[in-house]
Amino acid sequence: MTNIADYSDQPRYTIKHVSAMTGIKTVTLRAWERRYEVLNPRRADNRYRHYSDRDVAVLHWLKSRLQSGVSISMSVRELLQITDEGNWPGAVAGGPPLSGHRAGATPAQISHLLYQALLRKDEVESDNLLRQSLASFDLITILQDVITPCLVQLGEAWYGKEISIALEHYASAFIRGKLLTLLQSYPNHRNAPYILVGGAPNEQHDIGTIMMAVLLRSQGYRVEYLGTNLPLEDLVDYARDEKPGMIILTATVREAALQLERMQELLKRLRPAPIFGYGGFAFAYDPLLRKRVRGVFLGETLETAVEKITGLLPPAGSKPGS
Ligand code: B12
Repeated sequence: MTNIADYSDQPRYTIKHVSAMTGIKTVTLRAWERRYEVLNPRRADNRYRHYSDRDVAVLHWLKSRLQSGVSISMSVRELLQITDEGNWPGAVAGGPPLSGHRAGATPAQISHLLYQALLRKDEVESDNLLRQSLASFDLITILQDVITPCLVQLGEAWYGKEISIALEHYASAFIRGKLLTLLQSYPNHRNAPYILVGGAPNEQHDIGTIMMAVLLRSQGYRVEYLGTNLPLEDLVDYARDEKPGMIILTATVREAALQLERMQELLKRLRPAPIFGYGGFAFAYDPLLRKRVRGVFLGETLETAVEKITGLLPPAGSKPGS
């Protein structure tokens, strides 16, 4: 039988992930930590708690004791008796997966495995790798360090004629589909600050744009993803009725980025005008484009964008992180 001692004690998961993995509310996790000193998650530089696979296995064990009618204080006492003797209880079912050949893999390694699985058109393995990422890393790491490098690698293979256009399209469509499913998996709170996200006119790339939408929904915003190649006049008409607090448009290619020069002017038709934010590969590739487009340049990465957006339009009920 697997023992809790077999699990790694390396900090990996945020409190939100642990809550999703165990079904125990974050408020309960904090209360158990405070009252029973049962777990001692490490604090990262930003003061966020980070839990290990072993912590998650302990929580599954505690939860199974509670389900069999033992009180939390009694369960903790039982656990401490065992650990005081230098042992650990046996792990219960439903805990984190144990040391498969990918356990402990870095985002870069998972990204490469995903690339290989997609080239083999192995959808089960690709799906497993994405699931494993969701259980192991925070969302921003998955988007920036697992999925993006995989797509860039696909692009290079296509550019170098190592793979066909069809295979590259298949792989990017698979990832795009998974991201849209992830987007829909987050609640879209109607009372939260409202953001429209889409791609500039003449733009076909939309994966980075969907990532932006996913991240903002994960932060509690009400986000509508409007697709790409958006006609700006229509968009402004839509915004007149919908009254979003912010509109974010992205561009990967230069010709699309240049279309955004008109946006701030068009928004003058609205009272009050929503904040206009923009970003994407085109602006990172050619920083001079930022001088030509008025509005808020949201930075080169999704991470900087979220920071800027939360400063400009705080998410509903936002409190300092825990
Ligand atoms: C898949 C792909 C396509 C697919 C897109 C499918 C889709 N639904 O998105 C298709 C086949 C349609 C396509 C078409 C074209 N493509 Co293409 N494509 C790619 C590829 C392989 C991957 C793109 C991708 O999704 N990357 C992953 C995403 C997540 O990366 P990203 O968009 O850069 O986003 C990251 C950051 O930029 C940032 N970010 C993204 N959005 C935002 C938004 C904000 C607000 C912020 C702050 C940050 C941010 O965060 C993301 C995460 O790190 C790249 C190769 C590469 N090196 O990227 C080429 C690439 C982007 N394509 C390129 C080109 C040239 C084209 C075409 C012109 C080809 C052609 N001749 O037809 C057309 C474009 C037509 C058009 N007008 O748009 C070039 C672009 C170079 C440039 N800037 O000029 C690239 C770099 C390939 C290359 N090496 O030449 N492409």
